[in-house]
Amino acid sequence: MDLRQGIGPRRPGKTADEFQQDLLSNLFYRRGTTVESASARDAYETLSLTVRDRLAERRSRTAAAHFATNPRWVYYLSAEYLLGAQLEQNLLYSGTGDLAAEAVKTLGFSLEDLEDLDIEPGLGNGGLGRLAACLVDSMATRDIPAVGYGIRYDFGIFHQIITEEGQTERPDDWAFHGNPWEFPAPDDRQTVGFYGHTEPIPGEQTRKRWVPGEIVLGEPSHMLVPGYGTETVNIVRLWRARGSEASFDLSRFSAGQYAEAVQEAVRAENISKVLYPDDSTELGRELRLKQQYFLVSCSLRDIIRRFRLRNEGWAEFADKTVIQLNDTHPTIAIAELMRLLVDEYEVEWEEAWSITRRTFAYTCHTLLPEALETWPVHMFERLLPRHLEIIYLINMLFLKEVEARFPGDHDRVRRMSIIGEEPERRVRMAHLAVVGTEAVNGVAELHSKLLRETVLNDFAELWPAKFQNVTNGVSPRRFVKIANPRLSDLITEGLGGDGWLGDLERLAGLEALAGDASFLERWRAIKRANKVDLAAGDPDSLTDVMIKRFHEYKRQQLKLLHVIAMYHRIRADPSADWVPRTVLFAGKAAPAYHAAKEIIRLIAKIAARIAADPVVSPHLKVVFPENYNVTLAERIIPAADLSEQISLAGKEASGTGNMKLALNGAITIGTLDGANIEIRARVGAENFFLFGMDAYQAANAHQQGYSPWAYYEGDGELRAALDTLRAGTFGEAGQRVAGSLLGRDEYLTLADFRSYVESQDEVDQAWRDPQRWARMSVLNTAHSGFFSSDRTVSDYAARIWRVAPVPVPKED
Ligand code: GLS
Repeated sequence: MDLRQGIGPRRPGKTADEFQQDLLSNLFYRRGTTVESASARDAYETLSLTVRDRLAERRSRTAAAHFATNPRWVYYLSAEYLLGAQLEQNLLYSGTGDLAAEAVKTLGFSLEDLEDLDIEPGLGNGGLGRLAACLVDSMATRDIPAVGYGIRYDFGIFHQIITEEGQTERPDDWAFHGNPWEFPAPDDRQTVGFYGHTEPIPGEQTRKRWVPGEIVLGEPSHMLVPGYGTETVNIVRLWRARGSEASFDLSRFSAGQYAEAVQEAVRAENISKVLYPDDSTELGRELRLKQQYFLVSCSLRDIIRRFRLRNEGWAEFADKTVIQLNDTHPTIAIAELMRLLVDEYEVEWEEAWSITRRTFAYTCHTLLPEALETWPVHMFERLLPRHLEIIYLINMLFLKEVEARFPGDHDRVRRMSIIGEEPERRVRMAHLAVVGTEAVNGVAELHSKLLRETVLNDFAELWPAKFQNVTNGVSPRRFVKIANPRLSDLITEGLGGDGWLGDLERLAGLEALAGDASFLERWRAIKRANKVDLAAGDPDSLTDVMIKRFHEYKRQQLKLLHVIAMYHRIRADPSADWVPRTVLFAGKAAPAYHAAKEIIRLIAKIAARIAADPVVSPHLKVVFPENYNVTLAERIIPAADLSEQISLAGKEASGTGNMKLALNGAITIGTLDGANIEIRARVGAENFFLFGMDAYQAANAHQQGYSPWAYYEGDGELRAALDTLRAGTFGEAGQRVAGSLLGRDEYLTLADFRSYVESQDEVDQAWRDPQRWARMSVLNTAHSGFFSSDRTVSDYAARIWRVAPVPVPKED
């Protein structure tokens, strides 16, 4: 069957004239307006549709190629996607940037005007959600047949406002004006059950009937995910919850009970109402578990529907399907697939278990124990009674296996159980994720090693071969080409072509130019121009950036102690030759994470105080642009000189901002944590400012009687900084932060202070030699090619997914 029948002569054209005609046609017939009355929004929507049409044509060829091949598919299950703004990326990937820039002029607008209207869907919190977006980009770029599944939250990550009082949150109604990039697919709607009870089926041992107490509809829509330099266009399919027809109570409505009449529908729709704004910690709310099951149930049924379109029986399911679990959030999928196979499709337990285990793979993104999800058994029992029964059975069979391997080792059995007993009975999702999958990976070398040695040590002893590392990566298209067009042009010129955008290791060719004075001069001029664009501070100052979520383990407070130390030094000797710095913080704190919000408040106070100080302000400025998101990151990263990656070693699983910054020629000051280690190994120790203890020293410190007071007593500069905070110079926020640091100092901030400040002094030294700095900067870019998400995807494809690319033929 030719799936493209009917597209025929109406295919979008390639010439400027055709693009122009299509734009006008979309303006008239799809937007329903005219050139004379078109608003900027009309122009934006129309342009987006015109670009989308070109991708949709490629999508139809992709679907045809996939249909003809019946390949092994990758399904990426993720509760979060931080896709970023779509217009520029889709112009780049469809090669229509120049056509579009010309065509929109006839509507009276510039492309830049319209890009400002392109709101990013903030369907994620931070690194984990952005990683999902980079991976789907790279899967398409590497021609891997894939679908990303997620939730279409009505409200994404909150909009952050910064005042002198710190952070306040506003709802993010991202699709208020509609989303031109999205295709609704109501025919693929799914039905999801919650609550209720289970019933035995006469004559059946393992099969049960689940009678849910609540039914919710999942309505999908999808966004197109084009590959770069290839014809493939994959999709991200997002589910939105709706009440069923029965959820509207007409008789109550007629009786004037309007709120009661819709309460069931409202309850249903609440499931996809809002993204949970916590990162790395869990609030443990029932609604969140409901979201997770909603995502999983809709997606698995969709995956099965797609499988059954092309195949018969279950024998091939695990050969044709790999489902990657992005952290534990979608882990309930393991129990759900078992339930679907055993209860609904009547597959025998053993066969179902073999299929399930071969189908799933799990990526862990944390080392923080509090971030490993667990759910109270009583909540599970109420919400998902059948799944709990299935988990009990999985657990019983699994623990038998453990007992057989380690006879008499009861403590091990207790540690490994999927059900934790203390202090209350809870389902340990990470354990379920390890037991029910074929492969488990961490996201950087150190992280994967520490997972094996600590958090998942018992499992790694049982199944050593299951554990792998796949170091994260980032999309060079979004984070270099789109974010930093000046640098991209220079790189392309330097390397004699733009092949590096699809093969990032080619950046190594820049090494040959790192000794070329005129190249270095141009490199510096670009950094300066990017700083002028960002307009955060003096473009000739050292732009020192710390951009990431606020979390105590990331240690924004360490950076602040350094800022206060600089402040004291300058005040003590105002006429010395200080290296001028602009210290830029950006990032959000979870609304309920008070300690993190206190740090934001403190930054605001310090920034205001320094700005008002005529002695210090010529040398030091602290800025906090609000509402950090992908769009803002794309402006800050190209302007950064120094990249702060200062988490306590052993806490940051990988980091990906560190990669984006290094790629854009920022030099890292960092600990031996996450992917910093791999960055340093590649860019060279001499082009990286290292400080602080390593993960093993950090892990032992508290046991060995760590005392923050000893550091306070022993270091005059540190003491002065803390005393300033304690004295209330920077308000109550400062006092509280100091209190926490001198209390337990969980993340060993004081212990690493001296080493950090010494390293910062080296930063100043290096900055005083502009040639040297520029050379270090070029070498950072040159040796960051490994950190392309294309490489990450190739690693997953080869070692975990075992999928082959399916190239899509070009248009004939
Ligand atoms: C995270 C980690 O904290 C980051 O270190 C990591 O880079 C990212 C992607 O693997 O995943 N885990 C998490 O819960 N949020 C993250 O950003």
